[in-house]
Amino acid sequence: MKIERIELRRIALPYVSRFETSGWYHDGSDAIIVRVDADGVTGWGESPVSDGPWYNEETYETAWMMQKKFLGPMLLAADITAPEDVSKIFARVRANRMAKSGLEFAVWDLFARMQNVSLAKLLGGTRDRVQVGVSVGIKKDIPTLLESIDGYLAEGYKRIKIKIKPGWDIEPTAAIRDRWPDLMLQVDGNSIYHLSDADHLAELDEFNLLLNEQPLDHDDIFDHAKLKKIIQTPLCLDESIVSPDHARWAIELDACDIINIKPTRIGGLADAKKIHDMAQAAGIPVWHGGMLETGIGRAINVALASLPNFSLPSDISANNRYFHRDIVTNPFTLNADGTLSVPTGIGSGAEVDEAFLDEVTVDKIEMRA
Ligand code: OSB
Ligand code: MG
Repeated sequence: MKIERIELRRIALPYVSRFETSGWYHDGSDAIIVRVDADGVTGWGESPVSDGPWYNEETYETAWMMQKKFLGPMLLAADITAPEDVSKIFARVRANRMAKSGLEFAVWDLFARMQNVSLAKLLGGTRDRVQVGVSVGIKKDIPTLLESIDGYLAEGYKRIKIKIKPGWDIEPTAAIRDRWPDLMLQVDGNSIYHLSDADHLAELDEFNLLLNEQPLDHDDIFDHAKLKKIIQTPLCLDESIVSPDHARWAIELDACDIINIKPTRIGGLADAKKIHDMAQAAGIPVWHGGMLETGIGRAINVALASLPNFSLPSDISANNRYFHRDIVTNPFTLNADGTLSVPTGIGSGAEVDEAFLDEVTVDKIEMRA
């Protein structure tokens, strides 16, 4: 099969509130929305890139350039027989995984729609609901943090993650535990700590956390293996696991107890699935991370999170946790049991609101075979 047309759009879509981590903040989505067309069928994908290279090396400008100059033309020139072909076609291009994944997701969605199956089914999903939580950014003070968590719990979320950094770690965690002794709680430092902070990180052990996510450097696996021997809290890797090989290295080095899977960080669903399967064979639980995606990326994440080894609650909250109005007409809503329902219609299930997408588009190009 040949892809006939690719459309790229950069959007500017405000978040309901600022999202702040140890190293940056976002006030809205700067994602690139990808549309591919073949044989009268359309597939949609998203590269959830932002304005700066803070989470990984990519930005909306680098991803746009990679897609326009290299990845788009490579995809249009290829004969594709299965969605797994896309990551092989892109293998020549180093890194730039978010740029790759937006296109790869769109091809998966296209294949699912062509075959009249849901994306979850095409990926091998086994669940009809996925357990989810909320990732809560750094706040100006502890009362504001507690109030924000209180609101999410009232909505029915059953697991909370907080962003931490030096000076905002032990105290907020202690305050949450004080108020909610049994809450499923975890922390994420986004690579702000160093191995020399190991004793400080071990102070979190008394709070019965589900996990401590990516405390050390974004490309580190070696020091995480050392840290894992010092702290009791299960150690989870996010930023460092960018490919199936990186996952294998982490498992062989015993550098983590748990892996956060974000297909967008890994360059696509095919490689994310490989990591899922490898972790399952090694007895390592995985859960699905998030990049504050729009409804398009969110539907893809939910489909992947329906695979069996996603055994901890995911960072895939309902659309209204992120946007007042999203670019889909069928946003996810939270079920009373703290889950999202996996779409059963064809493709990812995202129904794109094309008129609103037009309104929030700030740049657009099309490429043809
Ligand atoms: O590290 O998991 C992260 C958002 C942007 C970049 C990195 C991360 C996050 C989140 C938010 O924690 C997860 C979500 O709700 O999408
Ligand atoms: Mg993280």
